[in-house]
Formats: sequence, structure tokens, C-alpha cells
Amino acid sequence: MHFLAEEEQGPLPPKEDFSAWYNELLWRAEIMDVRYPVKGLYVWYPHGFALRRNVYSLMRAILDRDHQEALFPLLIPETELAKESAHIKGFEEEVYWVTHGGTTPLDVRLALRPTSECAIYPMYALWIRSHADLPLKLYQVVNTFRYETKHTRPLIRLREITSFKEAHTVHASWEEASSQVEAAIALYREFYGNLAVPVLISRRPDWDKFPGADYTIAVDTVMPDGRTLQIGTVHHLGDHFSRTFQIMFEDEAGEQKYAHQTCYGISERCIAAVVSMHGDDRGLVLPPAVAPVQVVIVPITIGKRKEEVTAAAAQAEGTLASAGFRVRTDTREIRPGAKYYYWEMRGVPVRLEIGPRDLDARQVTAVTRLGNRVQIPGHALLDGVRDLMASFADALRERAEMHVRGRVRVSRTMAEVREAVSTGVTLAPWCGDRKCADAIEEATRASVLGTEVRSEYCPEASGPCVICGKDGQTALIGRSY
Ligand code: P5A
Ligand code: ZN
Repeated sequence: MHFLAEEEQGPLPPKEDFSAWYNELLWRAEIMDVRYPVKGLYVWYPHGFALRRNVYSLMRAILDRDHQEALFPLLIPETELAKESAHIKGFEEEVYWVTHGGTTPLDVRLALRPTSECAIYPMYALWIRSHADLPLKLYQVVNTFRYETKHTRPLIRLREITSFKEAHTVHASWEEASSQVEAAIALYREFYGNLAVPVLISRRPDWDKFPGADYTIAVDTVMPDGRTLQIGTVHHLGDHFSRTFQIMFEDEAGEQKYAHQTCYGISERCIAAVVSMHGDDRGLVLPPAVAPVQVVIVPITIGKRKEEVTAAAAQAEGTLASAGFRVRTDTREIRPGAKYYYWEMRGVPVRLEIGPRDLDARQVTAVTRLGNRVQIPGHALLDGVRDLMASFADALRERAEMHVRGRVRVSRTMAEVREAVSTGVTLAPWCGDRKCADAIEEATRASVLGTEVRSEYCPEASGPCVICGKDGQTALIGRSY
């Protein structure tokens, strides 16, 4: 990896130039290497992988309260994938096919899962017998493959999604499944709350719902350039798949009934959101909850008293590590300035500097990744770092909320919509007709993302539709990734 004098690489492109900044940051901070020779497939560096592990641990901790983790196969026989007609229609252009075993053509072609409904539901049909088996709530974290034709981007639009967390639930009634949809939205809210990523939640227009769903609720965030990124979706599947796959149960009265289902998913886009939301011109800025290194200690050992400084650094590391902090001491033989640069690029929340002057004053100097500098007395190191870390996390959250708040506007006319979507998203009255949504898109290159918007950042905006003037409800409109 690149341990060369990093400062010599020159500064990152400014975050204002978002695409250039994003691409450059991903490899300099050692998140992803984009040089793998297949389009849309990328490599996780160890630092990126450590971030991924922490982010997905948060997700697992939330899901494990009332879901169980399982694992289903990657390959789906064509006969299963083609069973649900809306589903296969939605995915047919995106499926990768395995057609041969060696040189022998397969009797039944095998799809690389684009998502796992058709791998999981035939098994659910075998497993579910009675109302006592319900609700069933399973999830898996797997790779999925989608032959995306839009511009591919690391972590954002992949052909191999490496970190697809998909949950699949089964219920006795449509109403129970819709309560599960609400529960899943709450889980995703909590998850993104932990990552300090503000979200906008809305119901996708019918033509944009998941293939095979009754309705889709989407979680979007607003990227630094004002475009939205869909970072999670929750689908009410009704009984479409249970009728297709014969997922039936005997109810309390002894009658055979079709089950009702939901599914919901998140990909490594959640990491794209963390990187993009919090990063700055000097590199990554990571929330302490997921930072692979939470505290880096830089001993200032130039000149005399090297041993004393080294011992103090080791003692500080021991104190913090045994309290559960992920802490590293950087003892490399390079200038302290080069170390600061290196760890700032990688998003470490708190840096401790310990030098001769700190020894004399019986203190350490602590600097957060947002530039807050304080002296912590040696005897109060643990509490001092805890407090500083907590205030850093709060500041990060506030900054992200300010960003999103500043990018959301209410519009009443098409002129206002056009203006608003050049820098962010807008809430505007829309009648619900696809024709009007198409007209908005044609005029602004922004689309109707959803209605029934739920977010503390989004005021109500009903009134006459911005296109036809008929009665309209509040619609979330934006340009999306
Ligand atoms: C829900 C889980 C599904 O596939 N089946 C199981 C349902 N929904 S989805 O909306 O199609 O995908 C879920 C989320 O995955 C992200 N996503 C992607 N991320 C990176 N690259 C892609 N090509 C890609 N496609 C989808 C989105 O965040 C989406 O909400
Ligand atoms: Zn209209």
C-alpha cells in the first residue's frame, strides 16, 4: 500500500468538485481500489473493509434483536427466477447468466442472484406450515450481481454489490406485513442515526416500486452536490410472491391461507453516504461508532526524552484500549506532520499528541478531526477522550443536518422547482399523474422521488400541481444518483 510521503501527492480536489473529490478520496484513504479489470467491480482495501465491518456490525446489532441471520445460494435456476412475472420483467435486463459447467451447456440456466427473493421463497414454501411459524424474519448479507447500464461508481452503482443486506419477512396478514414495513423504516432510521446520515423517507411512485411489490418506501439522502442517493428500500410484497411460490400456512381455524411478505435492503451505498456526507477537503471524517481507528496517538519524539515520551504514549494507549477504544500509536520514523496528514485522510476522530512539553505539564494534547484542540490532564485521560469523542460525534451530526436542511426547499411553481433542484431537492405540489411527473422531469432533469414524505427536514407543500394546477400532494423532487 502507499506509505510514501503522502503530502507529496498534493491536496485532494476540493469537495465542491464532488465527483473528482470522491474518486480521489476512495483510494487515498484506502477504501476502494477501482483498478480491478471488470467494469463495476471494485476491491476493498483493508481500511475500507474495516469500516465496512464496523458499519455492518451496527446493522447486525439492530437486526439481531428480532431477526435471524441465514445464508442462501448465489445461483438461482431460471425456472424459479421466471416464476413471478413482474419481478422477472423488472430484472431481466440486469441478470448475469451461468450457461455452462465447463464446456457442457447446463439444462437449466443459472442466474447470479440480482436479489434473493427467488432463492429464498421456494425454501420458505417448505419451511412454513402453520400460523405458529409466523412471523418469520430472516436476513442475509451477501453479494448480488446486477448488469447496470447506467454509469457505474464505487460504492454507489455496482455490478457486483458486495454488501447486500437483505431481510425477508413473512406474516399472516396484509396488515401485519404493513406494520413490519413501518418497523423496518424505524430500523433504518436508527441505523442511519448511528451513522449521523440524515435521511428523507418517502413512498415511491407506483411506476418506480420494486418489481413484484405492492408499494415501496425509500430512504434517500442528499449528497454534497445536492443529488439524492437511495440508501435503502422497504417493500410490501403483499401476497404476490406467496401465490407464486405457494407459501401457505394453516390459520387458527384450520384453513390454508397465503402468507403476506415484506423485504428490505441496504447496500454499501450506506458507506458511500458516510464517506460523502462527512468527508472534507483533507479526507475522510468518520463517526466514532464506525471508525476503524478511533484514537491515534502520535508521540513527538524529536530531540531528547524519547524514552519518556514513548512510555507515556504506551501508557495512554493501554488506558484507552482497555476501556474499549480502537486506538493506535504511530511510531513510524516520519515527521509528525506527515502522520497528522496520513490519519486525517483516513478519518480518525481524535488524535493525541504527546511530547516533552505535555510530559512537563502532565497532560496530552487532543485534536478532533473537526479541528477542536484541547489539553487533557493525564489523570483524566479516559473521561477527557470520552467527552471529546461525544462532542465530536454531536458536531458531526449537526453539520450533516445543516447540510441537508440547507438543500431542501419548498417550491410552488416550475421556475422554483428548476431553481431548487440545481442545488438540492425540493418539495412541491404534484397531482399524482405520471404525465405531470414526466413533464417535471423533462423540464428539470429531476424526478418525482416520492410522496408521503416523512422527515423533520421536509415541510408540507400541498396545493395546485406545479404542472396542471389540479389539487396536489407534497412530492419530493430531485436529481438522483
Ligand atoms: C430488498 C432487499 C431489493 O432488492 N430485495 C431484497 C429488495 N430492493 S432494491 O431496492 O432493488 O435494492 C435495495 C437497495 O440496494 C441498493 N442498490 C445498489 N447499491 C449499489 N449498486 C447497485 N447497483 C444497487 N442497486 C440497488 C439501493 O440502496 C437499494 O435501495
Ligand atoms: Zn398535475
